[in-house]
Amino acid sequence: MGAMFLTRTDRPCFFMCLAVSQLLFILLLYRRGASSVFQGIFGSYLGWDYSRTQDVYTNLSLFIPDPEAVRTQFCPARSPILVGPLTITFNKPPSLKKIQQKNRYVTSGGYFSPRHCFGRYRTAVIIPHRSRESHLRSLLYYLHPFLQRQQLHYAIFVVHQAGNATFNRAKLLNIGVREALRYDDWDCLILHDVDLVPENDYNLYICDDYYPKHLSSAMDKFQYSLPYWGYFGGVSALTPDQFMKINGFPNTYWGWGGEDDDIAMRIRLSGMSITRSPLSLGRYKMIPHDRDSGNEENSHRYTLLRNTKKNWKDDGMNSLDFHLLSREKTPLYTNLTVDIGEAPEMPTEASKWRLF
Ligand code: UD2
Ligand code: MN
Repeated sequence: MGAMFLTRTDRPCFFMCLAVSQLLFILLLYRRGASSVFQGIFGSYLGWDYSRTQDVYTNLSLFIPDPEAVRTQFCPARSPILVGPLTITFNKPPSLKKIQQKNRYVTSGGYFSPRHCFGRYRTAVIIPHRSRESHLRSLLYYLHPFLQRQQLHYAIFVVHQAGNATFNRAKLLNIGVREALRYDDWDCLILHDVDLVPENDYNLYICDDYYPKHLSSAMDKFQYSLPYWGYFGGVSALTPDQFMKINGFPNTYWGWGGEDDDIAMRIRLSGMSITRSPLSLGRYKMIPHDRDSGNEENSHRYTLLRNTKKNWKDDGMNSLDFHLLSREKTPLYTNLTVDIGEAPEMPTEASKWRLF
């Protein structure tokens, strides 16, 4: 390294070039402001100003073309009307009727396709749900225009767990995937908590070609950083192939916690790794809430996680069983109501010790 440096500095033009380029750089900083120069160099992700936000419905009408127009081309790879940081408030969840009025081109079942060009990407958003109607309304209010801005061909599926048995987020997501794939040939499956709202529309709801992607890398509840390395909770994006490669999600995590770590482990065990939206972009606000009744902390999660390596190929999409009670196209989403059974009796840590 040292020798190379010397030979380079020997050249008479070296210092001259260095000085000129430094001068140019300083001039550029002076003329355009430091942050915009850094944005130009490092991509548009650095320097988002989240104190200056815009309404997610701003200029959506630019998408409304002449009713006679015929689509002939694919939408551009990067939508021209992304705005960046979005204004999000949870004071008063809007009514379904108001959301419908603001999203005139969403069709039955929560479908949308750009009207003046062919959507380049087909995205299914899948939401596990029970007794969170007001959260669902807030999410739909923000998500529909967010996805339209990105010019996606998309649909929203809500998988509703019937009954009062313990909640099972990962199993509901498996069901959502199986059912969603009956409706369309999706490029990307977005697995989405009902209470998380994306703060920046440049965080595209499309999949990475190679690896499962964690979209909610920076949530307000974790002070906009990852709570720990390998964290995979919240919102993620997998292609159907990636999803099948990990045998989907586990069906055996009843109650709160652990299933997200199991999924992260499946990804590694099947030879992939996790990609993430950069922290400055993967920002989400979580609607504040208490723990739901029927979703108590899963005390078996550490035991289950110790066995993921042994079990993941047998517990997942290939062992999924459930009863679909109804399949219903509402104006803003497709609702799947399912009976997923209930948690099997598992020996508690204490009763296991009693055996000995
Ligand atoms: C965290 C993760 C979540 C999941 C969970 C552990 C975040 C933001 N999310 O969520 O992805 O790993 O921990 O299981 O850190 N739900 C209902 N009704 C219920 C219970 C749950 O609809 O009665 C759904 C809903 O979509 C909710 C999700 O399940 O967003 C996760 O449950 P949570 O929000 O109670 O748990 P939280 O925020 O700790
Ligand atoms: Mn939550």
